[in-house]
Amino acid sequence: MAIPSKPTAELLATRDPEVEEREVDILIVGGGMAACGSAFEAKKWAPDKKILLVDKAAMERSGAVAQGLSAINTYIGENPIEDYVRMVRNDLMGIVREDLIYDLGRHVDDSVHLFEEWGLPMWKKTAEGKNLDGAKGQEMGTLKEGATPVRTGKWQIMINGESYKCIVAEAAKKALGEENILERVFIVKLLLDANKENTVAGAVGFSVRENKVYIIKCKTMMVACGGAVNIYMPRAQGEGKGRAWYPVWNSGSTYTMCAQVGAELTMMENRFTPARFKDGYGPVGAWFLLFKAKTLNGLGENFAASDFAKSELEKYKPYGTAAVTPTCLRNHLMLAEMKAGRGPILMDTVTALADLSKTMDKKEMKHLESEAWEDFLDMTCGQANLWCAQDCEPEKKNSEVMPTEPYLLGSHSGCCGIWVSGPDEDWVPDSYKWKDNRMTTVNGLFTSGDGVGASGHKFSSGSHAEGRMAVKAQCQYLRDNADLAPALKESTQELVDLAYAPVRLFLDNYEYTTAVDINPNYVKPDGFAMRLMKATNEYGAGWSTFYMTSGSTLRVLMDLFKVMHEDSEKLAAGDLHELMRCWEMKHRLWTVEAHCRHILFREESRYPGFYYRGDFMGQNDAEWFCFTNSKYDPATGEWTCKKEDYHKIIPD
Ligand code: SFD
Ligand code: AMP
Repeated sequence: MAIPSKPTAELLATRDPEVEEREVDILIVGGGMAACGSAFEAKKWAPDKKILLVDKAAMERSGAVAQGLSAINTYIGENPIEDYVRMVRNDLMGIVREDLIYDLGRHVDDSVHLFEEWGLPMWKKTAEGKNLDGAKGQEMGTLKEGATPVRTGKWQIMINGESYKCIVAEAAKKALGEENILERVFIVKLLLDANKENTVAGAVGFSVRENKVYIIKCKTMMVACGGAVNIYMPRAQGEGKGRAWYPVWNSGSTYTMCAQVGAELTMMENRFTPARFKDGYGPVGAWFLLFKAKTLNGLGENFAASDFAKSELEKYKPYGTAAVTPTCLRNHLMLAEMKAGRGPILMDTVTALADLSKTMDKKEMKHLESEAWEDFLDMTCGQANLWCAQDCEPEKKNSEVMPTEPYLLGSHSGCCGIWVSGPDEDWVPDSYKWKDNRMTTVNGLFTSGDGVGASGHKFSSGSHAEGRMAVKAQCQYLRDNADLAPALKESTQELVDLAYAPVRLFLDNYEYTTAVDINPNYVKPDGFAMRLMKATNEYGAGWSTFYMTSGSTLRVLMDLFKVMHEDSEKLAAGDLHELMRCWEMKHRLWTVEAHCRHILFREESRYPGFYYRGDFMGQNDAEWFCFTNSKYDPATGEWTCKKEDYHKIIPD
């Protein structure tokens, strides 16, 4: 028998877990911003219904807001909602679901007002135009009462947000009741109804704290498991391994699980390749918008204002020439400098802080410096650590900025996700509304936040608001379908066998070798992750090729995916966290495959700076000004891709 070289604190997985079966009306999968919104809202519309929320982690610190945030990026306030739609449309190069964006825009501020009511400190402007944060900001009254937020851009407001997620999760837990929440339970698969075609009926998952499988039947389900991280080789390697900008909990479960039961996906080719402070992944928004910093190339030039940049942006008009350059094109300009040998790209923190301090006294100057640190301490504390480790004082030394590995998400500056029905209103085109608001093409299956495709720039506040909107529609769905009696196709034993297959494989084979991770009969998730990320990085437009790919290159990747699917059946888990890693890898594989299938289908380069099709450079509006939707057929195992018409609702 293989003797472990050191004692492990992990809970070893046993062959036959305990089984707990539940039956509820509404199942909420995920515990992030969107799911917390759903949990908060659900009981208002369905006080007599059984509702259960299942999060793979601890809600207080799970998902993208786990470390906190420094800004709320979507607050409409004094702006017309139509302008919000225009901003999102321009940033995402024209092809978005304007019904969903408008609908979100008219609800999002209510969530922001709630956050403040629950105790989240928001910065305020004084009548003299000074910024007050923390307790001083709170003394100015609330946004709902008419206090003025500190706007950085047109849509973003500053917060003291280290405890943002704790505050939002607390409200969600109070509203739903702790007894209706399962934490540290990973959902692996959604289950279709045995009697009703194309209708969701439940889910199966397991605990990472005890050897237990959960089988949950439900009448309607919300899947809000965030986006996908670690599907591409991260730039952070070696001792930096494990760092990522978007949260590591987001392993593609939303897209994979919904796709596997036949939900139509949309714009899965879209990705977010964010420009971030190099190696620490610190976000750049506050530096650009609040501190008014510029990025410089290696020659010290403000390259974004150069004639070259202007002519490059002209190629992508009207988006490139708009007042705010789209996020992908900002990357495109940066990449052009790097490729021409004019790197590295530096955030000019020195000049920005010096300029701001011109009108400040010593005390105000000190406060400004601490704000620069707090921006990261409240949101990406690893970046602040890195500054310390590198002896970097931002008022004295500029920091490098670089596009990261690609992430998939539908709530930040990207728009991949699931094709959902929009609000049932006269101004919404018929092809956008077929059922209840935010319902996927599978009956009873809803999504929100990163899950909803073609409608980016919701951010934390918008995801919360969307979770609330979607669950309200789910309550209506319950009322309209009072006769629902979910029945599963699979037996309890089949579901347990499925969830615990990696454990069984491990237990059957681990004695064959002395090194527990090396075995001809199985693969560990760590090794599998390396293989997947190497392949996507090299062939699927990762950073190793400056985000470039082509049809021929992608076809190589498709072949590799086939083998990886076969090998994913050989993933093995010795403990409960490894079991989660196995399932995360399966979900990542499906998600990134869907992404690459879409890149292959869309024969143009719509998002330069995020990725390029070398064989189809530039945009081809004549053929590709449309949504690209895909569907996996659970009955046949076939994928199909198709074009879907775009409708302009809000005029320019
Ligand atoms: O600086 C399973 N975001 C920002 N939003 C803002 O409003 N302001 C900012 O300042 C933002 N910035 C930012 C942001 C995110 C991150 C990581 C950083 C900086 C460093 C974006 C928002 O946070 C984001 O848009 C929303 O949080 C998205 O909400 P949602 O609900 O779609 O995803 P989630 O919060 O990550 O939650 C996912 C949940 O699912 C769970 N989960 N549970 C059970 N079974 C499974 N199989 C599961 N898989 C996942 C997770 O545990 C989690 O609870 S800045 O860059 O601009
Ligand atoms: P980030 O920190 O990059 O995630 O950005 C936070 C917010 O600021 C998002 O709403 C971005 O769209 C916006 N933003 C970031 N950089 C810029 C920029 N250079 N110009 C305009 N908006 C920006």
